[in-house]
Amino acid sequence: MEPTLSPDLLRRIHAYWRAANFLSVGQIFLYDNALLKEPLTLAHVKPMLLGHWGTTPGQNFIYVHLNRVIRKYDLNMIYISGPGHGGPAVVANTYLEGTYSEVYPNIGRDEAGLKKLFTQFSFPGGIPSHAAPETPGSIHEGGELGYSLSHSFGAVFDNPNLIVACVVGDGEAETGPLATSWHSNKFLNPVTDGAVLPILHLNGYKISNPTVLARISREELEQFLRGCGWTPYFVEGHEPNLMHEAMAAALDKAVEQIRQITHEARARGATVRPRWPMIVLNSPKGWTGPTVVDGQQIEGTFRSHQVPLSISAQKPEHLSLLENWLKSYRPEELFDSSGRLLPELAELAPIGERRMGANPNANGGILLRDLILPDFRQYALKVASPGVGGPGDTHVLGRFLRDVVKLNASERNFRIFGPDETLSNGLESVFEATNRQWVAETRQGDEFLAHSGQVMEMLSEHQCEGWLEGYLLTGRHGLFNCYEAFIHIVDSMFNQHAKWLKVTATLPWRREIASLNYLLASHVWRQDHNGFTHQDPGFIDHVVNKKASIVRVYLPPDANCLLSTMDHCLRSRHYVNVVIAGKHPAPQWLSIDAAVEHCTKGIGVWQWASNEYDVEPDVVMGCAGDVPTLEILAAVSILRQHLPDLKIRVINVVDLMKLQPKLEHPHGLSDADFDSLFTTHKPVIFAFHAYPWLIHRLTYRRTNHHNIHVRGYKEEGTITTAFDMTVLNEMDRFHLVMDVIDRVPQTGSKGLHLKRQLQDKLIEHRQYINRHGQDMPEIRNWQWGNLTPLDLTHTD
Ligand SMILES: Cc1ncc(C[n+]2csc(CCOP(=O)(O)OP(=O)(O)O)c2C)c(N)n1
Repeated sequence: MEPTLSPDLLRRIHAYWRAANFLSVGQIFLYDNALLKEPLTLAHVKPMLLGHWGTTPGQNFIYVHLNRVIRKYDLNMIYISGPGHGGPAVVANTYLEGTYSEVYPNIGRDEAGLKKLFTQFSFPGGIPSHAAPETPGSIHEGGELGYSLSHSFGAVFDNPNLIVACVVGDGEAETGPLATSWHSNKFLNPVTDGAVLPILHLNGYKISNPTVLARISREELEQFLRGCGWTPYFVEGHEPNLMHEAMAAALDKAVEQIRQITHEARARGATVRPRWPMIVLNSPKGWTGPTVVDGQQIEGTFRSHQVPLSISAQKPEHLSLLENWLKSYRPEELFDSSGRLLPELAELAPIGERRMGANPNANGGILLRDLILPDFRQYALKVASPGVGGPGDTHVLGRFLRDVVKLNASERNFRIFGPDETLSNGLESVFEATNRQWVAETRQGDEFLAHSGQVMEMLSEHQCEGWLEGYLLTGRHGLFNCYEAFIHIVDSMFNQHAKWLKVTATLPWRREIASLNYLLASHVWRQDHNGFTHQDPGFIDHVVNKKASIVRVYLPPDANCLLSTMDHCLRSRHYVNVVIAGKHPAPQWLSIDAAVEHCTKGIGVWQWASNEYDVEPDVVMGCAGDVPTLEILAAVSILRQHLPDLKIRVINVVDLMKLQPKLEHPHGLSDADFDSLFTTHKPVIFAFHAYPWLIHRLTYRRTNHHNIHVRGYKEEGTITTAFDMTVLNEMDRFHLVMDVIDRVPQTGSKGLHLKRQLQDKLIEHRQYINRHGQDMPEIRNWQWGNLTPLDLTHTD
């Protein structure tokens, strides 16, 4: 059979690979003498040797072969480095193709540039050892393993001309997120989406262990991958020339198959789920590196994972091992005397934006276009007076999101992701405009499934998060809709994305991307039938650890505030926005105009609920979150009826970051503004959606902090009534009133009397729900403005 590579091309591909390997070893070790023009000495070697060699030669091998198919088939392709510690490989290759020096002109394509390229790697003030925001062509932070395939699929949804070549580490493949992401192929529509070419890098080892996939039989591995819906092509061995030919042949086959699948699907309109190709590259870890060091086998073992030589005065023999290793690539045949890659090799790289380091999809902000947003005011609930009933805040939002989908249908740049919670979280209206994208089998009776749709649902929070990140990073918009308790599953993914945003914000060549928006419904206070397992409002504690310039937390108290907040989030850039909202019928407080004003300020006195007017209040009642707001207002109504002389100020917080000092967060109130709201010396009773400590954390520097008493979720929960959840956590209206009485002595004997009556009320509540299985009528039917005094006689 005719070989895929001509002898000349094979020679040049091998030389290009050697060049990339040389640059990789140079980055890990060299401080100077980049072209080895002088004999290597200790002074030429970095004092601290950091980085990962093991994965790097395999990734260099993959990259040069991808360059060949990009040129041959004119592919629009980006590269995702799953075992991303192979940073030296991605940096070396983007340098060889020229993009590195275009992005960083300071690192030129000459000997001086090579020295800087080498020195900066894993060096103070330099670049990290893995594929990172600083790496041109990367949308994937390679530090925390597991997300490469999800990111890749996110990148190609609604991106029909893009192919992502995704290198999956065989160790990475053991992570939960990666294991689930093989199934992304059941969600990819070849008509409207691009394609992902997974390349499982089976180099056999992790840090100091073998990998599972390398220690099962070839048959089992093949069956596993086929069972996940892929057609694997194996490229196995270590002899470079044979491996180049095998890789080239496998890649041609894979690319042609991808083109055929998409071509046929688009010509005929796809009807069956395609079986996409993938590659398994079984090559030695640390390939071409030192074979044996200090009597131990290095190449092809876990011992090559990091830096295989420890160069020091104590180990002079390692220095010559390094010199021989570097010279084995014969740099004098690859670079001219000025340090420039020879033209016959340079021309193997694609040109312009076809270079993977320069592909605009890897700097998605360049491609980002604004969403077309309907006027959210059109979806507002009519709130003639505070306290009217609403159908559940997320249901109202769903109508707005439905029209966001509709208005952007032709652009196809907005998707909603979630672990099968779009309906459950109250966004059912969205399905009037679109479907859940699904290319696996469908059966009669299935709902809202179609080959093409803007809702992505798989029961894996990791997968949803990874898909959404990939979608955003390539210049589109989206929303993650999730139960509040289970969003913790992606705590760490959120971390990485927030870090990515922080670093990219400082890189002038990176453009801003759309914000990562979380809608957390089905929240802690309304888990009546799910109980304790579903009660955890702690995600925001985690979120606020991240850089203030990146994170925003919103707690809209009603539907109109939710509409205003979400409109703002969908317009914003380069943030992580967390929005917590209820889905159950709930009272509404603000007209849409008032909601816009309130959300614009982010915090404010609700004058209509307060009675302090132009005097200083005796007590401030603060609230953040829909249920806390309800309980605070119910408490205020008890206080105003039974202790009418008490001057009360009600403050609602939508934008949690308003509580932090201005120095800590760009949204933070100045101390003067905070003091004017919360006073400098009056008691503040604060009902909070989440764990109480967060309010203390945010306000501990404020003048009146020692007077702020917070009620929130205290990890008390079970299957019980909605109101009882607040009672169990002592955030209910009765406890809140008692808190006021305890802290405002001037309520006197009247206050103490009321307190005793409320204690009885709590007993009555407990007895009632235990007997009737629902809350007392006065709780269920309570309305703001219903100023008949609370019935304080025992009724049962
Ligand atoms: C989620 C996560 N857990 C652990 C690590 C620590 N770690 C770094 S590299 C590595 C081994 C990776 O093995 P593999 O994916 O096969 O990559 P390669 O062998 O190509 O280096 C581990 C466990 C990590 N980076 N991320």
